[in-house]
Amino acid sequence: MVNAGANTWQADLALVLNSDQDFVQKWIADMVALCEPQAVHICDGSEAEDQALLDLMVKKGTLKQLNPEKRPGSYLAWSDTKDVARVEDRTFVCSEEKIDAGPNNNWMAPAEMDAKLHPMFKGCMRGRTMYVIPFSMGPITSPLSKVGIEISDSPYVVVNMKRMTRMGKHVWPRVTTEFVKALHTVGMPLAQGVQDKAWPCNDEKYIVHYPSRNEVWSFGSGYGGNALLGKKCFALRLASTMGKEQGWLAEHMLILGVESPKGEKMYVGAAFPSACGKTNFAMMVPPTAFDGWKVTTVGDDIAWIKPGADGKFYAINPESGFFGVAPGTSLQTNPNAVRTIAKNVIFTNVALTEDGDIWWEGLSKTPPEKLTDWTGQPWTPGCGRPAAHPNARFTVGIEQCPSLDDKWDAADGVPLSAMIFGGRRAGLVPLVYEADSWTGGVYLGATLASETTAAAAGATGVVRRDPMAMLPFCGYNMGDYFAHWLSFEGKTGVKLPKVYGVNWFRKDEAGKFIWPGYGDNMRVLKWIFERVMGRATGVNHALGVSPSYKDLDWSGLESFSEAAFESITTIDSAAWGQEAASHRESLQKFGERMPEKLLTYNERLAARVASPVSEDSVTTV
Ligand code: SAT
Ligand code: MN
Repeated sequence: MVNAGANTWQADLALVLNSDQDFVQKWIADMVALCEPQAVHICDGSEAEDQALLDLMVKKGTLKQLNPEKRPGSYLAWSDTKDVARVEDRTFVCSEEKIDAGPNNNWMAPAEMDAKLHPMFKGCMRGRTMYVIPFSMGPITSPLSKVGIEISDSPYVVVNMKRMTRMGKHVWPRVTTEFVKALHTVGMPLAQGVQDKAWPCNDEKYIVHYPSRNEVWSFGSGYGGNALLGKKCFALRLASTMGKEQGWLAEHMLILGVESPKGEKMYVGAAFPSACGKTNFAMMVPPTAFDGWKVTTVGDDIAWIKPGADGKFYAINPESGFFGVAPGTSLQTNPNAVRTIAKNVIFTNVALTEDGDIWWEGLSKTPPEKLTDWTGQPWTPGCGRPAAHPNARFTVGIEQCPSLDDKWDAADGVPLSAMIFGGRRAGLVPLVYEADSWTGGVYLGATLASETTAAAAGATGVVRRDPMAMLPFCGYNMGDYFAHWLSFEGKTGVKLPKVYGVNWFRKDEAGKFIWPGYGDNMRVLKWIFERVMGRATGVNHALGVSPSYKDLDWSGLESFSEAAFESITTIDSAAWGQEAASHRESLQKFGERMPEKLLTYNERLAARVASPVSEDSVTTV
């Protein structure tokens, strides 16, 4: 191997590693021998390194620098048109036993997968630079945090990891033998003299997890969760497995803080499937009529949660940036996000304006007259194609967020008082309801369903069960996962958060959303806050407790009629009878590991919806 970089990377590493960290050198050396890069770059996480990589990608055509007057420090990437979302059908969990991966994961025996991947990775980085990226998931000094090293041949991955994780040389001292080994390649070695593509990637893709070895091997994609391995691969799939063994939870949840005008503060975790508005909810601006209420942001996608010494559920955001869905983001839907992305952003697959700024569907009511779309083609309004890909994203550091919570980086995390599960459901599921118990809450999460979005490759708008919004992200058998959740009930000293179901997405017969959503979700959040405080009333029904019309604060939205409210909160017993049967069917799909307790709860629910009796009239605090 002719390799100037390879002669020095050992020296670079020797400067930052301790004598008892030889295992790091060894792993990197093994990966160098396997992938045969032309050079090796040990990332230090500095601004200078970041800028050099951005400049390099501008030169290569991977990035366009945006107009520095409109969008300082910001860049635009257009991916290969076939590399635009997570590839769930190419994603594997290679536990030793198939049953441990469960029916919710694609599985292959580790040895068989090794035999498949090794020839693919052999020489996969020829002609390219291998970047070695040390990163921490979680506040660097937190006992809840974990470190990893991603090896990637994509400079786009490096600059994204810099924004999404605590990345850089300060991580080295924290690397122990437990570190997560995350190997990524775009899978397109570059022969000498051949012109590189702006977005190299292989048509064949593999996203592979080895939970027992703390390893991820990702081949063929440069996009999002396929390539930024700290995110879904580590912080959810591997971490969920670690959590099961170590008594904590890795969840697909945003974390927000709510503060009342009296200065009372609480934290809430909320799980929604990808592209269902977690970022909007996490940065919500309460309606102006809610004077003195404040919502603050700890995270928008992932929460690691562990009962603390006082029994409360403490959560950290393992990430330090947002990889947010761009389309639909505007001053109306998410003003804090718009302010967050004013500068220092990497945009992917959005449209380019004539004056060197960005645009996407929904950013403004009237689209610009002329754009270049995400595929690089000229675009005009009404041309029949979207200007931005529906899964177009912005990557930006969390510290630019105006609603950032002052404890977002706290080593101990923040205590969760409530957990919310929500999905996109055009019908059936009420605006909000409170589960009657922890088991009821686990059941609510376990039977969550949502219409599919563009965040994953495949058809959109199809209702699929997505338990706890974790179906694509739970790194082990979903039945065991439910059992793990249930195991927290009755543990001495544990103070369980209250659990809520929400649905912002009910539609009328004309297909229009009934609930205004966005900032108006504060009305629901306030009710939840007051329920936790023991101050809000509600009505008992077959699913739990919901507010009646008078239980919500309508200040500033008096035009939302009681009839409209009824239309998104009434429980249709017949339809819920069918829904309960469909819950049962979906729970049974998780097979022999499915906890009996949830099936029993299902029977009870079916009976309750069949005979709602007089419960409806009871108001409880
Ligand atoms: O591509 S990601 O997995 O990072 C985004 C998502 O699906 O939420
Ligand atoms: Mn997500």
